[in-house]
Amino acid sequence: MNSENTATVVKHTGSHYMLSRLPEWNLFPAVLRGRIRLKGSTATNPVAVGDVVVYESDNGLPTLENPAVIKSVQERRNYVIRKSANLSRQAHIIAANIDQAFIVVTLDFPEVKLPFLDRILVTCEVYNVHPVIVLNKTDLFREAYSEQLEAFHRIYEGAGYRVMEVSALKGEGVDALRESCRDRISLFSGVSGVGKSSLIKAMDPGLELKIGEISEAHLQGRHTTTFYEMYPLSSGGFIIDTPGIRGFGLVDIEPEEIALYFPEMLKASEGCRFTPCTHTHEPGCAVKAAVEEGTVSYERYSSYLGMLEEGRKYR
Ligand SMILES: Nc1nc2c(ncn2[C@@H]2O[C@H](COP(=O)(O)OP(=O)(O)OP(=O)(O)O)[C@@H](O)[C@H]2O)c(=O)[nH]1
Ligand SMILES: [Mg+2]
Ligand SMILES: [Zn+2]
Repeated sequence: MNSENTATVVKHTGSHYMLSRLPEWNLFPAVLRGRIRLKGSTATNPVAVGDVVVYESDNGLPTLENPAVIKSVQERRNYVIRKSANLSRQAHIIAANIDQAFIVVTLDFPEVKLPFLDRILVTCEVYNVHPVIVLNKTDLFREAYSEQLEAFHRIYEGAGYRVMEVSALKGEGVDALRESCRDRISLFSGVSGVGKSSLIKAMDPGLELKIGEISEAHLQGRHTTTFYEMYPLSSGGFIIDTPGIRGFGLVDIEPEEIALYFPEMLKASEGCRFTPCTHTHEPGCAVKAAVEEGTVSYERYSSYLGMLEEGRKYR
């Protein structure tokens, strides 16, 4: 006899999915049969970690030999999506139905590129995901880069984002991170080698995660984490670890909309003489005035101009 139920996707390996009926943590395998298409989606992966799916199974817990069959995906509350390159048509859903996204960066190696961080932040704003910026490896840059550190806080706290300083190695800031993750579903995203898996392990040493052995490996672009996978924290909450991302292309955002997703620019733009205003050449632009005054950072404004130009070029 078959029965239908819902469960959350907690892992996607190339060939199958692992599901669990959250908040229960009891994993079982599932496969996709036939075609599942989501309305209006151009994503290469119709099912992502965090998705709630309807599945069918024989009675008893499904096994690899007799996996559950995913029938449909329930409507997503939110998700994070990216294109691997601007020219690429294919978009990939990183995770769905998350309470917050921790974007892990560092001032040491691999050094954060602000336009890259800003693309992720814009995507979070567009797709309704709450982002938190995590500056990892403070043990390596606290003293050495005090000026850059101060500038980083000024730019991102000035834009309204929370910036948490942590060190997976020394355990600094890890309690605060664990507290923020309690009873929530949190995505950890960022480039390879910033320490996403290390931070998750630091929050819960009982978890089995692969961590990059030597930092030199990352100079060759080695990716230690290769699957999208959710883990239960013993302190409460679920974390989604992801492989490092190289490029982060915007998906489904019109050039003229981009400024709406820079919260500090959106606020400043109330004073622009013209609506719509691209905040580039228009007279009486309050955003440009705010950049001159320093209430909108020059760095964020340049990221905006870069995205605007790319958006026009690749459309
Ligand atoms: N000094 C220092 N090194 C760290 C810290 N956190 C992580 N590392 C090192 O950074 C390297 C990469 O760590 P991972 O946790 O594997 O990085 P990741 O972001 O999960 O990388 P991918 O899985 O490839 O995306 C390892 O050699 C870690 O030991 C930290 O706080 N301080
Ligand atoms: Mg990893
Ligand atoms: Zn303007």
